[in-house]
Amino acid sequence: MIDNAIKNPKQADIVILGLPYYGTCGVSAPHAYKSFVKSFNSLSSFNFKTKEDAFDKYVIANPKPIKNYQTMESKIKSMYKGQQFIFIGGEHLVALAAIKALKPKRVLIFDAHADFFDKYSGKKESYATVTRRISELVDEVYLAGVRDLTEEEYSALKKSNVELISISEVQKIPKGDLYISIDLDVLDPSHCPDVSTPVPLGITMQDLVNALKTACLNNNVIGIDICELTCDRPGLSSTNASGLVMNYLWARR
Ligand SMILES: [Mn+2]
Repeated sequence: MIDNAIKNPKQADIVILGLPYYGTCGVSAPHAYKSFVKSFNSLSSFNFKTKEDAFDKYVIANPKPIKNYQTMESKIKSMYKGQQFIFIGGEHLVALAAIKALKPKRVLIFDAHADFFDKYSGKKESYATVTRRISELVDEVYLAGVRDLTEEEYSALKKSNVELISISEVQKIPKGDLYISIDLDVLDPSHCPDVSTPVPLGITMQDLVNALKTACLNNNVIGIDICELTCDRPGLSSTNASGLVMNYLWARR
């Protein structure tokens, strides 16, 4: 139960932190983070296959969610004492604030969209420009699961440090430190309907969990975000988002 965990994020090994900001994607104040916490608390942290408990070795805090995008980066920085973060969005733009704060050199993004516009609705920082802004900050970006992109985005991608890969190619990523960003719309809408821009013919939860496990096995994962959960109440989407986090905790030991 993350509700039972210690409340001081500076004392934790892993911090699950809500970043429920939806400023550029037009979704109005959903209770997605609360739904996530509720669904997460209903899952057992004990993995009977490995006989390990996700919460035994690592203390998980549940600090106050950060809703304000402008202060997100500085608040994450002030909290950071070498612990690992699992951020729960919020629209995908919150990944940019997290990456600005943690400064990873390599990023793996799971997303149905390229999010590679230079500007969207007049904004440089938006859920639809986030991968482009991330690519300007880091050395390498691996983008997996994309099935919706424009010609403009495709030409810009080809000139960038972003490599478009399939889910099965996650195993080919060169080993090293890695930050992982998951836009839940990479999943098929039948697995996660509550996202702001669903795209048909996505991957399954099993595909995503397998890819996540592979990434954890081959790399030193320094942080992860799970974005675009937009549900108002607990259900399929928050359950699968929680399942991803639990499987990630089991995979990273
Ligand atoms: Mn996205």
